[in-house]
Amino acid sequence: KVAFNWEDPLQMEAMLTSEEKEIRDQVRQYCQEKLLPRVTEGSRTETFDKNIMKEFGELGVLGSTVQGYGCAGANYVTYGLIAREVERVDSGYRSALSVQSSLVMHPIYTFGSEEQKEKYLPKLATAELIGAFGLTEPNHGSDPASMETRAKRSGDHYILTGSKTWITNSPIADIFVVWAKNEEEGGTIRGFILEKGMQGLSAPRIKGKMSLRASETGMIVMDDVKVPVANMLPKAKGLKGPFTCLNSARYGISWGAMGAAEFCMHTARQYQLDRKQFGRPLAANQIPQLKLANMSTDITLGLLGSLQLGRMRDEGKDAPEMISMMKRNNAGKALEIARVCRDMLGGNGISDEYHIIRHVMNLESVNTYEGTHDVHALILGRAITGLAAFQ
Ligand code: TGC
Ligand code: FAD
Repeated sequence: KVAFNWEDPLQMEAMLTSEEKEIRDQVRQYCQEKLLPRVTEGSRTETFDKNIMKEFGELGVLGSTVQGYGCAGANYVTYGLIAREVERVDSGYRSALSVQSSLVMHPIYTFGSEEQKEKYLPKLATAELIGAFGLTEPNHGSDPASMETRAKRSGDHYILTGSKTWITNSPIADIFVVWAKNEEEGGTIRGFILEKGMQGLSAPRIKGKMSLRASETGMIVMDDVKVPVANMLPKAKGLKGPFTCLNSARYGISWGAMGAAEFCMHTARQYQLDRKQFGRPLAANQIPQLKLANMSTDITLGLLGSLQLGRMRDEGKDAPEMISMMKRNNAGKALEIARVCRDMLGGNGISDEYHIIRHVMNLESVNTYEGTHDVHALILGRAITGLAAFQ
């Protein structure tokens, strides 16, 4: 009889290459030894530790799929495994990693000029520069096509006016990849690289978040910011520019969310094995066993789905709807799992010392950003029926 490994029921480990496992193990060791001990206090005090970004840079995990420019040139499966290890500890630091890698380095690498790549990518890879990505606006979240931010040509500059909100990293960012409608081209959406210190540019912090508390979130306010023409991303035209970046980040989130779910499940399992009520371990009861069987199944299927998607992405065969399916499924399942695990720890479940409540709160954002759970259902619904529900 083949032995059942509850930590890896369908033996995903055997589907990874030795190089993928080696990088994953290094990142896991760093996250467990160096990140985990700092994260509870950061979450309590709403403090993001910029040194951690530098350490990510030293580990080679920033822009890990970029070839050259001081980056690791790893495959997308490895990128997913990295996101899983970071989010096993905290979604906020995975957010910072996702934004820097998929939403700032990826567009510069994919749509930027050679000068832009050489100027920014090596410094983003070491976290000498921190980046932010501005798509969402106060009046337009799920519907970025209606954005109000405008770029108006004036000689060798564009003048950018508008505001972005709910922007990860913005209060600490050195550069901002901002999407705006270019009046010169009849409102075509274009990407621009803005630098901290440009006149008229500010990035106020959003206070009072009960989710992703260790992550910096803010606005990007542009009051006639003069941006050199050379700072426009030359190869991104239309909404597919920002959506291409979202494909990469959403894919990473599908892995990351499963890392958070695994942490919650492993913690709840151990807790219920150790704690006795009515003279026997809680885990000996049918209700907890049903909960563990359900979450184990969801995590196993979620991880295998992300692995298959990663393999297809590495071959250039991934469709955006596949990414919607896995981002939606894994973020939604992780949130459900974390809530159930919180309950399985009873009163202790609400203490941040056990970490699960922090994951529950974080996963509320993960379920909303990068396309909400319902918007991804509509993207899938459009592909299944040929009818768009959101137009
Ligand atoms: P639609 O007509 O569907 O598309 C417009 C053009 O874009 C192309 N396209 C894509 N291209 C590449 N990848 C994708 N995933 C694409 N989806 C669409 C499409 O082919 C078309 O191209 P063309 O050449 O024909 O013009 O546009 P729509 O306005 O109808 O879209 C609707 C919808 C719902 C799909 C879309 O607006 C959407 O995805 N909304 C969600 C918005 C969102 O995800 N925002 C995320 C903001 S960033 C963020 O949350 C970062 S959190 C970071 C962290 O902390 O981790
Ligand atoms: P809305 O679009 O107003 O949606 C509100 C509700 O209505 C949701 O439940 C939604 O599913 C539902 N809904 C919307 N349209 C429809 C429809 N047609 N049919 C049915 N239901 C619908 N954005 C960035 O650009 N960069 C970032 O770095 C970034 N970081 C973020 C960090 C955090 C912590 C958070 C919370 C958000 C971040 N976002 C960022 C913004 C995020 O992408 C948006 O919050 C998200 O896209 C949803 O937009 P919204 O908040 O305006 O909600």
